[in-house]
Amino acid sequence: MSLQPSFLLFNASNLLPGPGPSVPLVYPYAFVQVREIADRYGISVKSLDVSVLEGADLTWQRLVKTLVVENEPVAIGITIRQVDSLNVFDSLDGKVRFDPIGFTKRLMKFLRAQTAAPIILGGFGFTAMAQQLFTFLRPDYGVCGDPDGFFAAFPHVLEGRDLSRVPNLVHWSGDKIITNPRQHYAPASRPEYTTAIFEDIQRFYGAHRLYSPQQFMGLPVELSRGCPYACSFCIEPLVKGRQERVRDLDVVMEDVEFLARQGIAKFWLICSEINLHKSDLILNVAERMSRLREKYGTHLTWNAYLLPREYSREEIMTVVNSGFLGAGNDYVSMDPATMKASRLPYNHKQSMRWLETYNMAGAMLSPGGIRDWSIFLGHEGNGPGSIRTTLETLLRMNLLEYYDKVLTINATRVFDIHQREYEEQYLYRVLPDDKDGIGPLNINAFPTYYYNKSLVDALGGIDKVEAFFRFLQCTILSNQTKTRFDAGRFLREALSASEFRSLFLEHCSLSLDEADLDLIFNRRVVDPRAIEAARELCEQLSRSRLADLTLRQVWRPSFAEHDRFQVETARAASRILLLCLFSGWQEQCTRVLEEIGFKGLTAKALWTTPSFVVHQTLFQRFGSQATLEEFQTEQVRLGAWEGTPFLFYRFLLAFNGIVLKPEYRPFFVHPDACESGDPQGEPAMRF
Ligand code: B12
Ligand code: SF4
Repeated sequence: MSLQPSFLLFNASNLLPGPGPSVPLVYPYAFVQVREIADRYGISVKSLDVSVLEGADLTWQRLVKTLVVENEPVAIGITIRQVDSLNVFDSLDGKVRFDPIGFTKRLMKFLRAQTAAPIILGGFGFTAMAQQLFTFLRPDYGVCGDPDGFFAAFPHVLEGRDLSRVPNLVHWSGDKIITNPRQHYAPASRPEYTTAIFEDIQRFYGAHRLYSPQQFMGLPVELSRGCPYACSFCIEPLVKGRQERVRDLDVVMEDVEFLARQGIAKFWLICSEINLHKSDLILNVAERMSRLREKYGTHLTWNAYLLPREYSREEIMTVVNSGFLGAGNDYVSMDPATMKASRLPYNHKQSMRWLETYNMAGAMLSPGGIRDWSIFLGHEGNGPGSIRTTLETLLRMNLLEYYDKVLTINATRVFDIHQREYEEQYLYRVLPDDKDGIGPLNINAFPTYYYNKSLVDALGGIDKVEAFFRFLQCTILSNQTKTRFDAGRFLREALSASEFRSLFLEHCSLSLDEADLDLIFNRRVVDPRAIEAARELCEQLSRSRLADLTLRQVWRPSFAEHDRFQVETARAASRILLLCLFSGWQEQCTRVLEEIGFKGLTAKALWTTPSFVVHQTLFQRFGSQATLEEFQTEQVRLGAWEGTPFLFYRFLLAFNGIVLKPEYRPFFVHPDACESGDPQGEPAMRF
């Protein structure tokens, strides 16, 4: 056993990869950093992440017990990286799915039964919620932020002496919680990684993850700490300090190179943002990473958070060629006023330019790859007007329906460190089933999210905000609604095969080229074999002049599991049939479009007209679903819409996922724009 005082460090707050959108497993960097700081004062640290052992019956208890018995620790630390996933959608079913605080409590109870050593809490998550977590978890001590001062005064803390002089310490004075003044420290001036730590990392990940870039986010190496800005949703400046402290780059690269020698190919350079002040730092790092790649190979890649700022072409090339993968923070809005009010240190032009660059790089690096994006539209700075401006900006940038998946962040996590008051009716809280020791139920340590007041009021409740954002994600922002539109089912339910034949043979022909296929299929998502099979089926249909037997493959495909491909083919063929049908009846379809407010739009162009534009136009012309339905009933009664025109109208609604709820209207058209006219003189459509 080591003669140095032993400090055991645990983590029960790792968010493990789950079924929803999640990141691969992450080794807690606190294990590396705390160990290095403690080592400066002759304290030996051993660590264990119990999160990964949860569920495996009694495994973590056995391992924790063994560590305690073998090391006889003088103190025990627990790092709390985060209090929950920061994603409200993980708790929308009212359950606390990821419960680091509950788990930490169970771990503490178990530890208390094994040893009298004091328990100290620390970490980003703890710092953001120090008072409430201290009250609920009742540790002996807590440390807000950097523990350098704590370890320097370690013997005093153990004896309970001079506690008020220990920077960042949280401690008891009788029943009162005392929080000492904060002090921020610089990053380590020597390398942090050692062979012993690396062995622990190998055990944690296992070779299959550690050396596989897809299953691994990279090993963290600190580059800088602190941020001088104050974006309204972010707590990093409060937790890490307002002054940027950059670590000596030689030392950073010593850590990186040590890891590269162990075969590590991916690194995450830890900082708040790598380009807080111009591009000097990112370019310096890029240059050093390029040199390292010359020595160890171009498979080395790295990442860091960065702000969407200006870069010249040469700068972008330098950074990309150094293996930089690029991790942007979430966009909040594209509305200049909202961006300014949210105190973002970049303007909407910079963010637009950056997004274009990022998309271009993505399309170059992975041409057929799935495109995804996320945007924090639920942020309190947004409202119907700014969301409309954001959507209009994305429309101008041709980015509506560009992405295959878009995640909207719908609400803001509440943190005590912000010291803000919230109106309780706009908060969404979830508490664990076991409420033992929780005290007042307005505790923020469990999932607690603030919903944008103006959106809740405009839409009629938190659940309505959620429904609206789901609609935006699938139908307006991403191409999901259009990609998933089941043309096979649409056709089958709308008319019989023989009705279709009589509409078709009168006016249409089944001829199409590659450009037509691009128009109607999302080739990144649809199986190319299904498109090819659909094309062959359509050729057969054309040759046989829509013979019964061949049409049956579209109208009555086999739904047996082993015949899934038949259904896919029928679906794809139905898109082709619809395209050709509407092209054949072009004049009549264009008239339908004109009648409902689309001037100058052809049936073919409808396939690529963003659903946002279709909604805008319908909102402008009709204002609500009910008025549109009245109009439709009248058209049918008059016999103006029969056969293909009516089918085309129904297709327009289904393909664009039309929802004309009056409360959605201000998100699409300016509230002053009246129906059936346009007092603003602003045409709703842009192509
Ligand atoms: C890089 C990063 C990532 C990378 C990590 C890559 C990697 N290989 O490590 C990726 C993209 C994977 C990631 C994912 C996530 N992240 Co992240 N991430 C960060 C970032 C920028 C750095 C993290 C880090 O390592 N920091 C350095 C560590 C060591 O700092 P620290 O924990 O504060 O520790 C210091 C002190 O607190 C103290 N200390 C720590 N523990 C202890 C314990 C004791 C006893 C003592 C005395 C002291 C002490 O010592 C350290 C040195 O001073 C931070 C923001 C930031 N600037 O820190 C966000 C951050 C930690 N991430 C956050 C979130 C929410 C997540 C995700 C949950 C997102 C999601 N829903 O998927 C996941 C969780 C992943 C997981 N498995 O747990 C939030 C957490 C918010 C909160 N506290 O509630 C942060 C703070 C970002 C933010 N501003 O919101 N993340
Ligand atoms: S610049 Fe980044 S780290 Fe700084 S406050 Fe804004 S979001 Fe937070």
